[in-house]
Amino acid sequence: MSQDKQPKPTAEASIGRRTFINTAALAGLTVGVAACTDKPTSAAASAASAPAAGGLVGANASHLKPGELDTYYGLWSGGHTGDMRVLGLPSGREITRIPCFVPDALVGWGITNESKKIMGTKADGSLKYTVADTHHTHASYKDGNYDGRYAWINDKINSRIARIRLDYFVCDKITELPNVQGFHGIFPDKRDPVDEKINYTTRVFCGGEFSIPLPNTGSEDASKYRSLFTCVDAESMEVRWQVLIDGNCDLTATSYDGKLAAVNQYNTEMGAKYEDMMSAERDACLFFNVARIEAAVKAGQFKTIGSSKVPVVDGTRASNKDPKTALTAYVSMPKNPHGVNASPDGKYFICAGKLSPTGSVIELAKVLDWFEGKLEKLDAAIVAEVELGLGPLHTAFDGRGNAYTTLFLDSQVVKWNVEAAIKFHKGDKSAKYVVDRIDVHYQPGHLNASQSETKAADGKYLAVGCKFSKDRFLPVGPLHPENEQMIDISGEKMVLMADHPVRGEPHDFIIFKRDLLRPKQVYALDEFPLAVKDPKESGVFRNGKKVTVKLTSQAPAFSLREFKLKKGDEVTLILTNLDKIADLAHGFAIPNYNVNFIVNPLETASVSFVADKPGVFWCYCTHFCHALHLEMRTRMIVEA
Ligand code: CUK
Ligand code: CUA
Ligand code: CA
Repeated sequence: MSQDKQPKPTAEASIGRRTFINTAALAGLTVGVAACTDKPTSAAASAASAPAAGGLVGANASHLKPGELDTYYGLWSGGHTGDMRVLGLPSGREITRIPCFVPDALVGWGITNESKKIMGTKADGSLKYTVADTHHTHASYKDGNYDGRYAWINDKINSRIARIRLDYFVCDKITELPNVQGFHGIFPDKRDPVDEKINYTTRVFCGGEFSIPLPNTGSEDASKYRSLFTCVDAESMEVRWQVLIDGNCDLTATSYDGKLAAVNQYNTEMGAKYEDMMSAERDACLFFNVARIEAAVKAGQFKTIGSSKVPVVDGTRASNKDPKTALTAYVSMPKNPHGVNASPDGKYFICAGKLSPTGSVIELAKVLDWFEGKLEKLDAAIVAEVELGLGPLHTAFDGRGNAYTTLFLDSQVVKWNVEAAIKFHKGDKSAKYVVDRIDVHYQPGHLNASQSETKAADGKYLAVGCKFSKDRFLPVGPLHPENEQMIDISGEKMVLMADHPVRGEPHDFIIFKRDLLRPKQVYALDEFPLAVKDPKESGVFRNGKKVTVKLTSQAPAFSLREFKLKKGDEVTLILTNLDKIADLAHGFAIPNYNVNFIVNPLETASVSFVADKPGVFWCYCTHFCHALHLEMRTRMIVEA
């Protein structure tokens, strides 16, 4: 059966199947996952090979000719590999990975002193953490579109935020958030809420998902557990302030005027036990009034927690009842919502229901009205709450008024029209807000469309991160890849273009036009204070037991043919690659010393080690650079 001929259940028609998932939902979720294993694969296969003309157009778009470049960049979170992945779209080809939180053996991330300093080390110089769980990645804005300066990514396990410089595609700073566990949602502001001149990102907001005793004493008294919402300075990467809240923070969104940030909350119950988190029929989307919070910090209306010096303002419900002074606003949402996304017209935040089959539309102007005392009931800011399907999680936009929401349990993406949904909610039951549905394979989490959360949303391509791939790829043992599906959304109907296996588990991503970035392929020597700028500066420089080895690389040779050390020397080896042609990188490995790293054109990197093993060690170039690459080496002699 062709995809186009598949029955497209409208929300209205299918209410029987899509009844509200209530407190017993857990069972429902599990059953949903198990049930989809039984899904006939023939349906999946026919959807993928849709013979409709539209299908062929879509399929062609993802199959670039050899040598043809993609037209979009995609920045993907790397999940447990703790890196950021860079894809080209529409092909979906993975082009590179940018290591952040976790060591990377290709480039020597976690091996070189420079990367170790960024990653954070203990007093003995060893890495503080070697695991991470990245979920969300977002980039810096100017005038409502990406400006190509930075991207940020979170590590949920150790509550760290990493910044990626988008000129060199490298991580340059990592900050650990104080007093936060389970740092999840992340989103940069899109401009300053007060200063007219600042029309670009200066803050990054970070939501703390897990509640803990503050300070974390190990108390079992769950009534004292709290979460924090954190603001990090986009430039210095220092933590500016935090907000103490009721409930938890899940995902994060920001408004185009810079005035509002919000998090969806699935645990307003503040349950410390699993079942408790699902007991309430409604949760919230929690709004932060950025200008007011910063005024409160300036006025000294804060406390600090434990040894952290970060100002913490009070955003709890009890302290924010008066709209005219409130720092926060808790907008009621159906049970355990997941995901909050800002529409590209700047008007709405959309929360997906997760345990409720609904999408909720919150009008930002009304939230601002409430803060000014002009809207009596905050709930009136909810302008639509419409049925979408089972297990709605995340929403993307096409810039033509349509939203695309993943349905985890239904294994579908539903395309719906936001203004029609608002009309339907107002009482016009003839308003058909569901435009299209497409089966995805299987259980989608995040999705994102090209330029989706920018003012330049262009509605061309949609990527869907399917959490289960099941039968879509050659079997490779028990651990399946995830399935990143590429969908053409340029027409009325969505068309599946391609499946791509991805290593678990990328969660979130952004897709934007390639001309928004101008990556540099050769470093500037001055980026590195330790640079060895001339081969003549090479040599072994001794100061007692402390030894510095300086060398340079120029294909196909290192500047030193050999260098001598004494057993027990504390060595720092500095290598500058003086080749300045794009794509001419060298590697540097020291056998038995656990050293290997790459130096890109005009890059400098250093490693420190104790020369504790006497002998001859051939330090060789590990990165293919020249016809004489295999010969490219230097001899490290450690005298007993
Ligand atoms: S969460 Cu992963 S599927 Cu961390 Cu963005 Cu929704
Ligand atoms: Cu230098 Cu291979
Ligand atoms: Ca709940």
